[in-house]
Amino acid sequence: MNMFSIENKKVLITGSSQGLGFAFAEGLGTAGAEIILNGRSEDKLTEAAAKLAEKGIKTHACAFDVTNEEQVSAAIEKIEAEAGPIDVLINNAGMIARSPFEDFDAKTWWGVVELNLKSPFLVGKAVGKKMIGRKKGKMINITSLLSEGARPTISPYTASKGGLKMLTKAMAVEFAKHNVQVNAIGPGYFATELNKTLKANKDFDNWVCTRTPSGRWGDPKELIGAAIFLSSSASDFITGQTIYVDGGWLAAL
Ligand code: GCO
Repeated sequence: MNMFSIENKKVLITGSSQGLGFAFAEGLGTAGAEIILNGRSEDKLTEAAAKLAEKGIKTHACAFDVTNEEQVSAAIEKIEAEAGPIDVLINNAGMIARSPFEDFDAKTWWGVVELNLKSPFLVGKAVGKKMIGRKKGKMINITSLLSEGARPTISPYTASKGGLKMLTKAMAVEFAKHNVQVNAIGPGYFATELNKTLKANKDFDNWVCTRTPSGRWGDPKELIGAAIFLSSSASDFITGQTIYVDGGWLAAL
């Protein structure tokens, strides 16, 4: 059963000082992976790295802006020089903004799309060049239910996550010949910082629990199994796919 092993694999997770990104770091680290944290705040990264180190997880941290091509290129060179070859890239960094479509200003719109869609391109390109050279690697883009459907007030997020689903397929079909698999994980509604206000809203909370066949919000720990699977050799012939961890949301009318 060691096909599911990720022991000693080096895993770079963007946006991993908190939220789902940190949950991936903690979960894959506990499963034996060596974690490379990323975020823009050195302080938050130091705090997150300390939490992982307390659990005996081998951890590195690299602060860089994943939307800035120069910073991304320099960071990937630095990470591979200091930590060694990146085996798995998880493009998790993302943000959301909520407003009626007609009230969005261009700056906010592009800010969401840059982080959610441009950063997986930039980081995927920089890490992909290394993996192509090694003829081996795994990438996981973190999409969303909003890659498949829309709800009012989150148009830039929806557009970016729809694009990320298709970017996953585009990367997959080009990288496959280099033995680099690219897949996505689409979380349903999870109780994270990003969704704090939504979960506190009784009507929204009721809608999520009613619309989700499992009748509840997801726990970030419930995303770890899919991430381990897509980071392991058990998924070597799977690429361009999205695993939805959504409590049955997309299975239901
Ligand atoms: C929202 C939520 C969603 C969830 C998640 C669902 O405003 O509807 O923030 O975007 O976070 O993406 O898959």
